[in-house]
Amino acid sequence: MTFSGIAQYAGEGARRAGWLVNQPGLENDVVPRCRAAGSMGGMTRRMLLVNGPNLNLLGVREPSVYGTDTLDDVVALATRTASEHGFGLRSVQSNHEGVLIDAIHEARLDCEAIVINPGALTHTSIALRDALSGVNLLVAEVHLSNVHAREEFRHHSFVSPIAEFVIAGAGIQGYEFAVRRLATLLG
Ligand code: CA2
Repeated sequence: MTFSGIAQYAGEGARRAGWLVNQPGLENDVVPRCRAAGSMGGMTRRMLLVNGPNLNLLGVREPSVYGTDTLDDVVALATRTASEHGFGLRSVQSNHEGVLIDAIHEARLDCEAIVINPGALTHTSIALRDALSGVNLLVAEVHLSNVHAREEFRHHSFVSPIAEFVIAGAGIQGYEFAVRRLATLLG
């Protein structure tokens, strides 16, 4: 876990709440809007990876449902895939809805797309959906498990209608697919 360098654009509250953040190339004081900036004037193009409540337990609990890969494995896979396509990737995981919403708001300053596994907030949070639609970035919704083959309460997603696409049931490879597809769409 590293907090270095986020103070310049992330609130003190977010830092205290414990973002899991990695952010290559964020040493500039002024961060332009990504999509408006096109090529970013040679700066790193970037995606935000968001993982919601309890996903920090990945690989530690319930391996029969969610597999044995850890959140670190997810972040490494997504980072590697993004890099293959010329993108940097910043990652945040939190068990707190407000922290996720703040991170999504901040992404509009320096990211072109968001890959999100909202965890159980998928099925409950209009606030998270509003944050995602409010920043006007490409959104990919990812679920490790096939939510449609599980309990009925997991069948509805508040996020899916505003997502560019949804990947469910592909395990951690779903994150890789999502990053690749977003990179293709962004060109
Ligand atoms: O399949 C997914 O990726 C989910 O988003 C995971 C959420 C669940 O509420 C969604 O319906 C589907 C749960 C994340 C909790 O992750 C854990 C991982 C290991 C042990 C316990 C929880």
